[in-house]
Amino acid sequence: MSFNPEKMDLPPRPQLFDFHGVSMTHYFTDNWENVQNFQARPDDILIATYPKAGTTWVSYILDLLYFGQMAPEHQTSIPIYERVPFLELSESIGNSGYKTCTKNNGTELANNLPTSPRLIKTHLPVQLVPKSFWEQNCRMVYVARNAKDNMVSFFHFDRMDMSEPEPGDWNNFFQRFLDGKMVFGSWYDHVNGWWKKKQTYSKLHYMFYEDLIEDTGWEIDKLCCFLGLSPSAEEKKQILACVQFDNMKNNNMTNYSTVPFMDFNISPFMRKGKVGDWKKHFTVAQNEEFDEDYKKKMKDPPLQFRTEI
Ligand code: PPS
Repeated sequence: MSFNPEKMDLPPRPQLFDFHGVSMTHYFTDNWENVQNFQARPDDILIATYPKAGTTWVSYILDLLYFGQMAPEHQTSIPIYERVPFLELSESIGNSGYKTCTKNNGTELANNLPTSPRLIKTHLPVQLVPKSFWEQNCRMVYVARNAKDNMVSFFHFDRMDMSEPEPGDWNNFFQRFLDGKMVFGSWYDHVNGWWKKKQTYSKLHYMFYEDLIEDTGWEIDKLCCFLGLSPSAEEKKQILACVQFDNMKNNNMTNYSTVPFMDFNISPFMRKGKVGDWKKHFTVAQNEEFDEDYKKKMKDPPLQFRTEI
């Protein structure tokens, strides 16, 4: 599907506002009552991330682990964002796949998922996760990415996704990121909040984008251990091939090319998939300012990120 703004009745870019102490846009709060009252099931698996940390990658890995052997149509006709619904999203983002509900917001899609377990995506900071996920003792997979690359990826995403707030120029975006004025709030609060939760909630698997890049197979092994899965060597080999960056970029079910409000002429969803791309964006002065500010905000020694590998 190609992007053609003249043929589309695009609403203006949304504004950020404060929502329970977190910056949000209406796309993630309009359906809030249903989000908060969402009834999780004990075998639901919640995939939680700060935006642009590797959500789609891990979603696809989990989808293949659980449903890779299902009828081929599952893999060839249902985009990943419908197989793994985005819980708090209040509107439909595509127009193919499961046609089981009329509105296609995140909670309806999740409620109508025919799969078991249900894989559900969220970008919510830990304190806003609906309480039934905790009550049902659901398993959760959190993916974190180093702040510098996360910021760069978020910048390019906000340029191409017309449902995101206007990104402004890079310098302006850089400052906003440091100030936590991003959709889903501050990166610092997000990664720290989920890390803290991991200390008391044993069903949370915390992983890093950089580790996935370095050794995808090993990270899949750890995920399988957490989930109690034991794929055959052949299955694992197939999964590893499918989730390579280039294969996901060329796969219309994982590259978001079916989403009408993303302008791939500005930037593709599957953009670079690298650790260290920030070096092409940060000026020397910005890097110094970032590092100084980072030291003040990140005081938890065990939570260490790698900005290069
Ligand atoms: S979203 O919109 O929040 O769901 O985006 P998310 O999927 O979290 O993050 C998108 C970034 O992840 C990169 N990506 C990958 N990198 C390496 N290998 C694989 N297979 C892969 N799949 C997705 C994607 O390219 C985005 O990062 P950038 O740095 O922009 O390329």
